[in-house]
Amino acid sequence: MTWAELSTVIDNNDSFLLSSHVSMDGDCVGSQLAMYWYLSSSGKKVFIYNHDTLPARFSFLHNSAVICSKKPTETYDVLVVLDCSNPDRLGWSGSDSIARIMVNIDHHRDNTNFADINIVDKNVAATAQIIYSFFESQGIDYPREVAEHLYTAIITDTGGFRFSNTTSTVLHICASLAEKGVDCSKIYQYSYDSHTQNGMMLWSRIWSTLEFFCEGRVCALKLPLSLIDELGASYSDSEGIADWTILAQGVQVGMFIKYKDGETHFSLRSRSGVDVGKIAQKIPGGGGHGSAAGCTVYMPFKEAEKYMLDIIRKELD
Ligand SMILES: [Mn+2]
Repeated sequence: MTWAELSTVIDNNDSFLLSSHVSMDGDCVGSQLAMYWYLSSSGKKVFIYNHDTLPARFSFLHNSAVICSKKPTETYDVLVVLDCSNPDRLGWSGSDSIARIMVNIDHHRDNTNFADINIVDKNVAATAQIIYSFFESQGIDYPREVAEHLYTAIITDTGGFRFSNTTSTVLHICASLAEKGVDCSKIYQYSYDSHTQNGMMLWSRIWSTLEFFCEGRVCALKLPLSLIDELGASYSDSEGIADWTILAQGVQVGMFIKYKDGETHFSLRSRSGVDVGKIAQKIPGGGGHGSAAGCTVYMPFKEAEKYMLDIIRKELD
């Protein structure tokens, strides 16, 4: 890792804009807040801008109110893009002109090394793990609140320590964060067990769409996006649902399909080593990890579902 390069950029500049991928997850939020803490406590001017608003379940995190979804009009010395594989995933345009220097800190394996300084480690579970290593390398002593940012990011990107990226290193890091006073149970509850009643009504409707394909090797759950407003739920209530598609025995690929007219989004999940990142990459703009990926097909739902099933079947056979 090129920590010296990152330190130099931080030392030599004053204003920093932090941003992350659309549909912010716990890693986006935690990584940005930890970086925000470090930069602002080093006397820097820092602003966090994301295309989407903060998911409500992360509002318990210290300083979460600094995450803004209103695009800044000024320019910055440095744009730090966190947990984002390419500039398109930011969901906003002008990332190449909003700052003089761009820094890319990420762990997605389809990261395109798009910035001036690229700190990309495709072998770690979360972007926050890279920030943790940076803090360690610089001997930075951070408070419990920041340990909670990092812990939240790691627990969410490992699916609550369920995914195959839950390595001994990850557990050692989390143990050291717990030693800083992180309330592990509280963070799990906020991250996973705090839902609105309207959101849970939405879940019941999504569960009712459960279907299996390809001799039971593929599982699908579906959501017509209009249902969200109809039930008074919110878009963030549909997060995490893709993981349900690989709960059943015998399933190798799961897909959670969200659609509106002419546009169908697939969140893909896999078990037993099928590479869904490779499947998603067959669609322009698609990508992700081997076990979790996504893509959008510009077709009506039924047509898109058939199209995707054909691709998956070829991959499985
Ligand atoms: Mn991540």
